[in-house]
Amino acid sequence: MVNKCVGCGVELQIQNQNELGFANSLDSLYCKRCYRIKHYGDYTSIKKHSVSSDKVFDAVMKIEGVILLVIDVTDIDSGLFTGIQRHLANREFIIVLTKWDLLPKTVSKQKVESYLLNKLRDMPINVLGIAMSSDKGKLGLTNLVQQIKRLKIKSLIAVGYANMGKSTLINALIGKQDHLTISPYPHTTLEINQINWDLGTIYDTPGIKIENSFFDTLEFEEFEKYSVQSAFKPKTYQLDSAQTFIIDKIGLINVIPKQNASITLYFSNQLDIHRTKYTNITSYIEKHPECLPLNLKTKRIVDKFDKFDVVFKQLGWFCLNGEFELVEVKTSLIDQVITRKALI
Ligand SMILES: Nc1nc2c(ncn2[C@@H]2O[C@H](COP(=O)(O)OP(=O)(O)OP(=O)(O)O)[C@@H](O)[C@H]2O)c(=O)[nH]1
Ligand SMILES: [Mg+2]
Repeated sequence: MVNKCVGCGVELQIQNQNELGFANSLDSLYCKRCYRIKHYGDYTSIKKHSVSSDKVFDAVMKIEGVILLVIDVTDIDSGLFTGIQRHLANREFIIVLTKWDLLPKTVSKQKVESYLLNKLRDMPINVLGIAMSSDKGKLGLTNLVQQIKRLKIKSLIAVGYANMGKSTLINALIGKQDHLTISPYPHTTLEINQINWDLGTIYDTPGIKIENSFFDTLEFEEFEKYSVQSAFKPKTYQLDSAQTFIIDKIGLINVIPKQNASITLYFSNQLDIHRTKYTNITSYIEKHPECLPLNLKTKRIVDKFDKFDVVFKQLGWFCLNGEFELVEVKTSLIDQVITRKALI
């Protein structure tokens, strides 16, 4: 029988310290990598490995059960991965929106859910229910458990993009906070990991890689600064003149208001978003040439709503309120910028 690490699912081995799965003994519960993450917060090993999404899909396709699709509510537009249609068509899904504690308390759950349902409308999947999880599963799970019981689901497979909170959610469901290894970095879980619990079997899976994401353009160490890890502290600016907001190394947004407009920033609190007059942007870039990536592309935003979000996927969004002469984004990954009716 193969011995596996209970934290990340990798096969244990005692031959090579530098390879995945190394443990002092084949009887160990956790591999060295998980041990170091759990006890020392040492994430350096995560940097070296990523997981093949095709391998995850192939494995998930072979497991019978309901797909528990886990989506970080702060990055809802990334949550529905492109492989769903190809690999998981016609499967039954329960969707869990995690990390509600990071959104302002005033956010309407119904509004967020209906936005998600709208996005799901054309997908060939059978959605049995939507649930939420807040504060790492400390809140919101009762409803999910009720749904699992009511539908008599015996096998659940947690699937989703990396870092959306799959392992954290399972730990909360099984009531063992430290069982599966979690970390603030993507690609913590390495292999499919089967867990038996009161209601049946639940599978943790390695997170699917987001292709061409803004994080691919940053250094590994910068991930914590750019990713949303604590509750948003939105900043609002009244706009009485043309302004530019620059996200360091990512891109910028130019906004020229017609009248009575405002912009609110929902990004990582650790991220300094620089504001300058639109007319000063050329000289600002000359002084700080490293603030923008190469290969900038421009997208002009033609808004259909009074209040709308310009979303930089995985990072956050600008919420614009009022009428504008011009709204324009410049970034190297223009496909990673989308607009939507204001979520908040
Ligand atoms: N604030 C907050 N953070 C959460 C919540 N759920 C998960 N997190 C954090 O999100 C990060 C990723 O959690 P994981 O459970 O490791 O995510 P994952 O989807 O299993 O990631 P991979 O294994 O890499 O695919 C960790 O820093 C968690 O603490 C939540 O409800 N609220
Ligand atoms: Mg995980």
